[in-house]
Amino acid sequence: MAHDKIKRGALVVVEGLDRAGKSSQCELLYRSLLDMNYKTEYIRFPDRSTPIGKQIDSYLRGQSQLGDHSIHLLFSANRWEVAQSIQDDIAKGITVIVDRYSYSGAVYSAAKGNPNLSLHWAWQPEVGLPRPDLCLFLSISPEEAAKRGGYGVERYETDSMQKRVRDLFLSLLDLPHNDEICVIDAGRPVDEVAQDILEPVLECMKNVDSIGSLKKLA
Ligand code: NYM
Ligand code: MG
Repeated sequence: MAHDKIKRGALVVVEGLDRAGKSSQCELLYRSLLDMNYKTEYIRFPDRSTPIGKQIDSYLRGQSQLGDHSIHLLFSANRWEVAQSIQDDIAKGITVIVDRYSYSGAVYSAAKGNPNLSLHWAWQPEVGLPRPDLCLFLSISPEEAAKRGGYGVERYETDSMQKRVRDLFLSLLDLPHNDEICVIDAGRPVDEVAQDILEPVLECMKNVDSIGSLKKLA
């Protein structure tokens, strides 16, 4: 049975723009894996429940002001505070689904246009975090996104920001060390997208032993 072969869990990240359907798809994926009796966890970043997460939440709602570098490092710290527990879960054979990760961290900050905050700078605090075995990028065109209704009221939820975020996401996909990124056309019906996500995830979970132990972002 496929289950018996899985020694460790897989680290699966779902990325994309606001309104790409990440949270709905993570939820569906989580339920599908549980239904198939796989040990599974679902987490999201930012994790707004921790003290650092509360500062991030307040910033995103426009209730507090922070410099671009400070908020960037808080987003990264918010991942570092659960890095060990992710590693522990993976070692126990639990597959961990993550809604947004370091890729969002780097591109949203770099998209702000601060000349002292490049994509390269933004990536550095992510180095050493658990490296995803698979990153699913939910790709949606600006036209399709627009059909899904207005943005929310949080910082970054504007057309100009999302356009820059999209361009930066696409430039990340081109990096040679990012071969674990899989682009999914998210502008289709929910069920079709879910099916397209489930296949590579199951494949990844099956092959995770041959990949060896969990790697670190470089
Ligand atoms: N965001 C998210 C960042 O700017 N940096 C990060 O590291 C992460 C994880 O937070 N617009 C931004 C992207 C979103 C916002 O996320 C809130 P969500 O998934 O919409 O709650
Ligand atoms: Mg959002």
